[in-house]
Amino acid sequence: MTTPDLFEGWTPEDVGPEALSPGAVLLRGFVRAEAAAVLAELDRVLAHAPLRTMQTPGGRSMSVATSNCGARGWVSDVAGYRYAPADPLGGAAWPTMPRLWRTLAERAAAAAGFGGFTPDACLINRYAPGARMGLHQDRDEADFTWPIVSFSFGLPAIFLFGGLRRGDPARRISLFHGDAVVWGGPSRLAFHGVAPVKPGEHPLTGACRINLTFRRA
Ligand code: MD3
Ligand code: FE
Repeated sequence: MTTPDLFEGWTPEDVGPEALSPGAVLLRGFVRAEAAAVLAELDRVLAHAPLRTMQTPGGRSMSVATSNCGARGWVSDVAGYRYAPADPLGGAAWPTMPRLWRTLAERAAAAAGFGGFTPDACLINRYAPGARMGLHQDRDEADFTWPIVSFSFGLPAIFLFGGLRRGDPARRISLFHGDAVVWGGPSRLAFHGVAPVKPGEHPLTGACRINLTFRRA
């Protein structure tokens, strides 16, 4: 039996764009209405490029299960982190990015002041209960003037939002089903992570959290 949790299943109010810090904009519920359609496309993408746990360059297994779609996909193995044009599992090109996903990501970026953002990579992360992501920077992209757009679905998570140095204190920000966040400007190279996801059930995803991050590789 898991402990009943009032947090689970709670839906926050949409209050319009909220600046978390310069360049970081939380769009609460921005993709909630389209969530079922977005997740239907996810099944199609994952049928071509299944979720897998990647290895860090240090040889450890990530707790998050990962895949990609778009012209390029982010991969990690003993050789390091990079964007690759093909899935190392099987060698085929990554599945194309669903038009709906790209359109929603472009709209979210524009709503946060980043008009003209056209993602060419979408990293898919699935968190089972207990999965987490340690503090890191996203710095494998060519041009940090483009933001990263993230969509959260399913179980809620506590997002850790630090500063530009690893040791800077991290704020804890709750992210819920249907939330979008745009990370650009001075926040683009901020350290960030995700606290271990708590057990629970969501009507659309079951016992997991899905995060999509849209990038210009
Ligand atoms: C802040 N994913 O895939 S999304 C990642 O929830 C990643 O799966 C987390 O960090 C997740 O790299 C967090 C939010 C996010 C993504 C990119 C950022 C926050 C960011 C880049 C800069 C600053
Ligand atoms: Fe990241």
